[in-house]
Amino acid sequence: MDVLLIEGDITTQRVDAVVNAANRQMRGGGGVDGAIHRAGGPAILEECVRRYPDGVPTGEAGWTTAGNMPARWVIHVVGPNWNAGQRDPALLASCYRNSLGVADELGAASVAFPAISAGLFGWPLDDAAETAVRIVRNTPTRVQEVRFVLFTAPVYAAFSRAMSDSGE
Ligand code: AR6
Repeated sequence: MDVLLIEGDITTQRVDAVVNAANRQMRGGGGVDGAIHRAGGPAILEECVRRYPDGVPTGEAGWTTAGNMPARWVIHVVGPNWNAGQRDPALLASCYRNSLGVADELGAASVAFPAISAGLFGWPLDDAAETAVRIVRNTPTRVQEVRFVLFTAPVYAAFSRAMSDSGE
């Protein structure tokens, strides 16, 4: 698997699937969730409501169309909310593992991830980056390319350090 780091906006990525850092309700929100729903258009929310009437538990993932974005699918995953006391590292690891599992079900060869839980949910940045890189590298999958698409320079820098520390 190729693992790439990009500083930029996940909504413009030409990949099979973009991962959304959603919440349990799966009805949109702020941060990257808001950006994905705006860029993809109302088809994403319609499909979230239809497929996930009760939302999705923390650590688990679902999927919808990517609507008007260049990607084919959005994989919606619910990160743990550090600020609300959800601090079990296994939950954040599950987000990456379960997203790759959904990507395999869909047959997605390329997947773009944001820094799950590292924004409004408040997960400490270096740990979020280290977990993301380690779990993606160690999860068996047919996905051939993972792009971490990092929105700001500090987040990009944290992922760069995590990649170096993991031997890249
Ligand atoms: N492309 C890539 N990354 C982005 C973009 C973008 N367009 N916009 C923001 N980010 P967050 P969370 C980065 O808060 O911490 C929402 O309200 C951002 O800079 O989006 O998992 C949901 O509905 C940060 O590094 O997700 C949930 O309620 C990273 O994406 C809650 O926030 C994640 O920040 C989820 O919080």
